[in-house]
Amino acid sequence: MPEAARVHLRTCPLCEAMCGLRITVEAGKVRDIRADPDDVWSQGYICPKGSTLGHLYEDPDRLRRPLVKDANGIHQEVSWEEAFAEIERRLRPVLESDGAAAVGSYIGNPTAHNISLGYYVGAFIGMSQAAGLTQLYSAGTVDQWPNNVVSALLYGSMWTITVPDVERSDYLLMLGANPSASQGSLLAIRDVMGRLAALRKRGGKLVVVDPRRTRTAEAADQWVGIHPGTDALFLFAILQTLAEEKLIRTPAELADKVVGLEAVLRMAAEFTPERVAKRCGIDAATIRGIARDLAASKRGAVYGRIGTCTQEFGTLAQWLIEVLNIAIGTLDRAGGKMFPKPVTWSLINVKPPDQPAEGWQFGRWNSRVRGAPEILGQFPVSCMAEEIVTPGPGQIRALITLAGNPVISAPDSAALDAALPSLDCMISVDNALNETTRHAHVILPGLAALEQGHHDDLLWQFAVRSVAHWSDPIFPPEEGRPAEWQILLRLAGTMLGMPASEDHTEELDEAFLAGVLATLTEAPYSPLHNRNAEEIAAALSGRGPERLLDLGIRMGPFGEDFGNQPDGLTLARVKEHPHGLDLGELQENRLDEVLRTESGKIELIHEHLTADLARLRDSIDRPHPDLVLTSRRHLRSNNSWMHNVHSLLKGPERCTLLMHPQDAERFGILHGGKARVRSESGELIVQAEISDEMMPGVVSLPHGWGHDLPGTRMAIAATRPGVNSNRLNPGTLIDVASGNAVVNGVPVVVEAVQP
Ligand SMILES: Nc1nc2c(c(=O)[nH]1)N[C@H]1C(S)=C(S)[C@@H](COP(=O)(O)OP(=O)(O)OC[C@H]3O[C@@H](n4cnc5c(=O)[nH]c(N)nc54)[C@H](O)[C@@H]3O)O[C@H]1N2
Ligand SMILES: Nc1nc2c(c(=O)[nH]1)N[C@H]1C(S)=C(S)[C@@H](COP(=O)(O)OP(=O)(O)OC[C@H]3O[C@@H](n4cnc5c(=O)[nH]c(N)nc54)[C@H](O)[C@@H]3O)O[C@H]1N2
Ligand code: SF4
Ligand SMILES: [Mo]
Repeated sequence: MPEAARVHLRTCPLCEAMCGLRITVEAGKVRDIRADPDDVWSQGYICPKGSTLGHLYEDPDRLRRPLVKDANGIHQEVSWEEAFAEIERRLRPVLESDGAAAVGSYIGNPTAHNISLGYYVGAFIGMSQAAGLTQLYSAGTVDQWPNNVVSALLYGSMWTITVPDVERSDYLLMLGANPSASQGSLLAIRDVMGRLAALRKRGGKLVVVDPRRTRTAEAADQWVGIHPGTDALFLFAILQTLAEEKLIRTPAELADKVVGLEAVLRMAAEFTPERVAKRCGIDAATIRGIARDLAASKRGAVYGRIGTCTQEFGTLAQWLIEVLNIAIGTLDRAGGKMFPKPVTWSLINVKPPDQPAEGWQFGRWNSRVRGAPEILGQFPVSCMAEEIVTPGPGQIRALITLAGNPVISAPDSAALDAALPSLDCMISVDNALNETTRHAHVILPGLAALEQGHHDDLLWQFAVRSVAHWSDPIFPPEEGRPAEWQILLRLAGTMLGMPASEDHTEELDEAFLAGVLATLTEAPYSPLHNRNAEEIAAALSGRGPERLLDLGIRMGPFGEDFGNQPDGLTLARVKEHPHGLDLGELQENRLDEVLRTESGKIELIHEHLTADLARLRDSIDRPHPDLVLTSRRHLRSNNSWMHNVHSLLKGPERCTLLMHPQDAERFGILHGGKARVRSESGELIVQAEISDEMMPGVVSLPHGWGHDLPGTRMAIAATRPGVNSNRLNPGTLIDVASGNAVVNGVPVVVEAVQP
């Protein structure tokens, strides 16, 4: 007799919106997935991706057993022990001859959505660095590295990210973000478009600055088209206007906590709206108008996201966004830019012990081939290909990718695709045989989302409310399958010299916890400073990621604090709330609590930032390239890895080159016709979509496509492969101050392709 249908409540792990889902399971299968109307956070919101977790679980292409590449280059399913034996056979010789310095690692985006991966990538990297690994890469350098740099310098911690308090704001200036597609980024909020509509309904104003009139821009009071890469100039001009028109409104209590505001205002003096208007493509009156509106707002916020990061002046733009929130006096105030108060004290906040107390240092070591400085411990992801193919001491001969698909997501992707086959050893911890993992000698799959417990650790750090929500696993994993945290510990053990064929997971987990607790009881910024590590360890329940989550919750702002707050939270208490536990809106006046700079103040001036001003100044009179490429997202995609879900893939072609009618006419390109797009690094042919939603002179391609490479196993994605836009993005283009990739504002030429 088939088992009765059962409803499970779970948080969707796919994006920062963290929607609460009701998942009905019958006879071992997902029958349907709907929004949970009683979820304390999302209150019944869901997007089309959320209802596909069953498809992801049931997808026959999802890897359930390890794959090893055979002598003919074909991936064959093997047992876990065979897979680890192959790792020993391939990785050990590299470690023995060249050490961990010859091993590179790349960390991908799903790490942020899965605590088994997230916490234990920390363990793997920490232990590997102890063994000598320096070649660390991540999707972060095609994403938010500028935010991390600015947060480290201004607030003393790279993950102290301020979020716009959208639910209470009366004016939101949004740059380079399209939440109608992304659902919010470095901004966790429920039903973001609903909340933006509510902001306007209560009399607030939404202004969107974007070269494309996105759906978010259409839902705004004002759309401001901007030439890609010029946001720092635009933001400086707003600041200059505020200063010139005596509209700076930093209250004394905040001003007392800020060092360098006057100096930034002096720097802004030369960047008048009139001076930058042409370069930005925005007339001076519009810039002045926005400055005045911003100053007139009571609870205004300035928010920028990936479009302001993955561009030539990403770090300066992020810096100026923070400065502007200070200038209008709404940093750390309701409705302004606020410091989230997540339920967990996230382990990602553990400051690396090698960072000096007096501030962050960059360039402590340099990449071997192009001499790129490490920034926050990483090199630009575009260095990876050259570090693999260029011979000499320190050459990457082994690569470990963790939940990443850099052959699609990193710039100059053709170069990386060509470099990977030359590795002596490539190991991927991944659930798919895709464009990147097809090069791996060994692929180790993690569990599906529905097979493991879930609580967001990183993402609640970007949330506009404080919430806790545990999700139990729904389906049991196959007998004997390791979870990702166990896989990562085993790999870490191998890096430390233990044979991959031996399982030291339990002892390594104890060592990892002991190391974390040693840091947390010693570091002055830690809530556990001077506490007894052994007592704390003894109080924790569970093992692996659940134990670390229990630690994060107990030491967090609502936690039981190991006996000091008996009514406070533990993981067990969080589990008593299947619809989540709402802990309230964000609090004001938290600077003393959150700042971790040596001075205890917000430090606005740093040589690392101001050194880039000359480059910015020089850009003002630079002529615009004839045509530049930008990036975009779609609600039904999730970076590169959800195109194997049929219900998401269907519908009109989405991987299109968006271009303005004037440009289409100029180049003789027809709507629905094919265009050849060429850049310094590559060329591709793609379907054109003509629309005046683009600014003239700017074209847009989504990333995450190009599923037509041989040796992959994603049958549905291959039916509509699309093209990989990152073939067009040269790896040499980076935001200097962060090493972040530039994928917006890339010069291209197009021509019509005759059918
Ligand atoms: N041109 C351009 N390029 C971009 C961007 C852009 O806007 N424009 N955006 C950039 C950004 S913001 C990001 S974050 C990156 C993303 O870059 P990546 O993180 O490299 O790419 P994803 O497409 O997210 O790939 C995720 C990988 O993880 C695997 N995976 C999914 N779930 C799991 C899991 O639970 N466990 C494991 N082990 N593996 C899993 C998938 O199979 C896939 O291989 O792309 C960047 N690239
Ligand atoms: N459905 C869906 N949701 C996602 C993802 C996904 O792939 N699909 N990816 C997730 C990830 S990893 C991330 S990081 C977030 C990103 O979330 P968002 O930052 O909201 O990203 P996008 O939707 O790509 O919006 C970026 C916008 O920047 C604009 N832009 C390009 N260049 C410039 C410029 O120079 N200046 C300005 N002002 N704007 C510019 C683009 O036209 C685009 O509209 O989304 C997350 N959510
Ligand atoms: S918006 Fe969609 S993908 Fe994001 S958490 Fe909600 S249901 Fe999941
Ligand atoms: Mo991202």
